[in-house]
Amino acid sequence: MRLYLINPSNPLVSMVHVKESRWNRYRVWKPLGLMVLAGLTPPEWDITILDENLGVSDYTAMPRPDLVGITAFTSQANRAYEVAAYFRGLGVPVVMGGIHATMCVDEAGAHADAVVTGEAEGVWARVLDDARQGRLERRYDGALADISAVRPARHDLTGAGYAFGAIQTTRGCPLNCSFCSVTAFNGARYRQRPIGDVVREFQSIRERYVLIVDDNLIGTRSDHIERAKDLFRAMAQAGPPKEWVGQATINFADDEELMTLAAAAGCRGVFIGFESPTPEGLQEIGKKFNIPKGRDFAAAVRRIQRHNIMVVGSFIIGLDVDQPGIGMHIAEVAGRYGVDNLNVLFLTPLPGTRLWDQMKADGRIVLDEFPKDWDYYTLTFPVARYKHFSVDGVIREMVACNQTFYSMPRILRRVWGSVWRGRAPLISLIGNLSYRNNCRRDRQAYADFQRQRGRSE
Ligand code: B12
Ligand code: SF4
Repeated sequence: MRLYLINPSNPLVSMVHVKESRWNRYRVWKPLGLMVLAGLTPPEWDITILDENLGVSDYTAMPRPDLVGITAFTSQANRAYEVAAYFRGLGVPVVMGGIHATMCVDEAGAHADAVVTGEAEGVWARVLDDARQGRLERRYDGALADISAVRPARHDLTGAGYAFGAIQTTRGCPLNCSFCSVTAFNGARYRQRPIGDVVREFQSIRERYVLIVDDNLIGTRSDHIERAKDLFRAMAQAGPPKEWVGQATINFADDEELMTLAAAAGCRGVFIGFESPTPEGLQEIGKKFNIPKGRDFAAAVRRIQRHNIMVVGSFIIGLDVDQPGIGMHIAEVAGRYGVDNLNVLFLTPLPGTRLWDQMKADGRIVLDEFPKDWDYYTLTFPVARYKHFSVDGVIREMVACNQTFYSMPRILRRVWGSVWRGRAPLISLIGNLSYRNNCRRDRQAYADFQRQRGRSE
């Protein structure tokens, strides 16, 4: 039995030129959901993972599969439906799963033979059985998996072309920020995989660098943090550590032992969602965890960097509290915090989030011709009506933010700062130039976007 597991591309974000430029390998990330699904699949299935981000395969030249499984973020939904239509046209049953199919079950169901909602661990074996017997049901509800039953991902099934391997060590997030799908999808309970499983799986990853995809690697409570420390100890003891990057909340900086252990286990960078430079902004999006309460963010960032761990700070533009000038303000604040890289996104209502419900009720979702408009739900396009900005206005804020933070004098200052503090200046330079280059491409994308949608002012 032949199974194709497909990660569709989104033409607006896909990196399809990996073979042409080595640098692009650092911008394309493994489709871990499909690798986990493959790990749950019994051996009688011959599995091929097809990641369109590495290049779209010529499906017409490939052997006909018995079943196709397609994953999709919202931004990939259109292409997912195109691929589904192609295989269904051949009479091959298509199952869709992942975040978008879960949040938009009816829409996905109209393009697939079956939809799997939620985490697949509890239902995938049944789906495969039903497919083999030609009696697929329209919908399977996976719900939340028993975390100790999460099987290792099939790291052997993805080809070369990626610089980073990927692994997941926890699921769920208690913080439930209004713009984020994680709590709605993976639940509010923070679930940690058994440390032995994680360490064994880590060792089976062949790439030297790894992305730990956890939304919050360390968690928020003291028992979560103790488990993170145990994990880092076990990773360091298991042999020469790989180098990895992960995502965490700012409380990462509160515990010297935690950071020391993380660094010893191979941590080279953390992605931290600061989200808004103001307490009012944090209040608005429900990320009260970040409200300063006397916290000195700049000192926190410095403490992390002292462990030779880079900090990428993420912010959102377009909150109701944001006023004209927010772009420059974020660039200044991020500079003051001392983050190595800044990642700024537009406030975007993603289906299934509280923000979606609010904006939909208020009639503020502007790009709402679905599924066509899902292409723009990359967080890099303004898809909603923002309280204090027109479309052009909010784009100007974004451009001002990036141009300020990634101006050459500021980049050189950051790189010099790295030399001065004995940190890796070359990595800092490459990271900054790569983001600067992205910003240039984004500006081109905004120009196309504005042309296509007609100017709003
Ligand atoms: C790693 C990651 C990325 C990687 C992509 C890796 C990849 N190729 O998949 C990068 C950094 C590139 C990325 C980019 C983006 N991401 Co992202 N990302 C994640 C993250 C943190 C982890 C994903 C992951 O690997 N999970 C682990 C696996 C095991 O879980 P899973 O994919 O959910 O798979 C399980 C089930 O869903 C199910 N399943 C999945 N697929 C299928 C298919 C079938 C057939 C079946 C039966 C079951 C099934 O089975 C799996 C096992 O239970 C998630 C958050 C999260 N917790 O999921 C956000 C998340 C998926 N990203 C999100 C977003 C918005 C984006 C971006 C659009 C914007 C951005 N800048 O972040 C971009 C654009 C990507 C694009 N191509 O269009 C949102 C998606 C929301 C939505 N409705 O689409 C999430 C949920 C985060 C959030 N804050 O809400 N992302
Ligand atoms: S943004 Fe981060 S902290 Fe907030 S709910 Fe999502 S994963 Fe949790």
